[in-house]
Amino acid sequence: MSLRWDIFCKVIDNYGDIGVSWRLARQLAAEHDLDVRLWLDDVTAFCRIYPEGDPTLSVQRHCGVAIHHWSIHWRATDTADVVIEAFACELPTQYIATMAARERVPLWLNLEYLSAEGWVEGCHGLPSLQGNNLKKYFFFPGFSPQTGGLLRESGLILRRQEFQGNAQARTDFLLRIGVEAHEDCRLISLFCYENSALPTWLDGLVAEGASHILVPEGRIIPALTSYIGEEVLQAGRIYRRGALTIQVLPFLSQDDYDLLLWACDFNIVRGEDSFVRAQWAGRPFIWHIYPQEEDAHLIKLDAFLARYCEGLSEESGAEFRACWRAWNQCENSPIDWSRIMGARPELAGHAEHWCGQQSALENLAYSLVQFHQNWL
Ligand code: TRH
Repeated sequence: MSLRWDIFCKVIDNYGDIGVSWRLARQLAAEHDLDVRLWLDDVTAFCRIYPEGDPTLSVQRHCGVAIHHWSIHWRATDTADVVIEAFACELPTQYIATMAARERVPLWLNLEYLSAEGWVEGCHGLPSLQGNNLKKYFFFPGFSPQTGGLLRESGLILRRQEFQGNAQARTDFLLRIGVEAHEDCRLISLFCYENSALPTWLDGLVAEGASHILVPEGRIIPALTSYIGEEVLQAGRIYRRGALTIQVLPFLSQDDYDLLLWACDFNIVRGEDSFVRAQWAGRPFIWHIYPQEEDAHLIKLDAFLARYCEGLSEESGAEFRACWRAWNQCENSPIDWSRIMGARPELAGHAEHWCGQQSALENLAYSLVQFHQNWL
């Protein structure tokens, strides 16, 4: 009989919490033969990234995962062998009591946010004593063997490389989502938070040859609308100014969004999950990190840059760092796009190299399963 795993996820805002929890649940069920329940307080957010879902159901099954609406009116249920609270969401008190009452208590894990900071390695896997004789373990994803690694499904990199090596597959995918791409035009995906640097960035791009920017509907649309000077910018609209094409896409399914990252020459991503997927895409990218109070996010940004830029030439590394910092500090000093583009062959090679290095580490789902086995 398969082991039971429960994953609890509260959608704070945006799609990162649900995006990570859903990928993890799916992979645990598909690759580790586990009986996984995913408890979500917001099933509607799940249906945005997985449109086959039904927001009205309290229980539904997809890809081998039982998805339960985590209602504020908690109904008693049996507990699982492994319990994951994603991003420190608090478990229902009755559920914790049931965990404590079990003859063999479950493994209780708090899955933390991703960070490249060094302290993560010292904290990964540490227990913290809770009431009721229970322990909760901190589980950190990360970029080194001393962490839990990154979410990566089996065979992902090979599938991505095959897709990128197959021009027809790329064209077919793009046409399916309504994009006609021209060979001599760079394709850039844009998924980011509000950013006052956007107009200067777009102006810089206009000066740098043909670009086709693909923007799934989201928080950046109002800024794009005022840049373009139109009243409404919605999915399906294509806007052209000189060498610049801006195309708004509907918000894609998570699987299609992954393909979009594979299909583009350059990606702008944000948060946590799209940030990891951009790395698996093996293409140069800019990360718009989730802004935190007192600029705490900039420390996280630098920690990642320090790891990522290792192996880049001094010049390209400096350009790359400057570009990421400018984007994240929303500076209106223009990102020197011509220099980024000049460094693109090196950046592209480096992106693939980084992807190879990271994919040689254990993936997060596997690390969790191993952690449980060692704990038993
Ligand atoms: O939505 P986000 O900004 O999520 C953030 C971060 O996770 C952040 O760390 C967290 O603290 C905050 O939420 C609460 O960015 P992220 O993490 O990239 O998640 C977006 C998800 O949406 C990802 O799984 C990809 C998916 N997606 C689609 O399914 N379709 C789309 O068209 C797009 C653009 C994204």
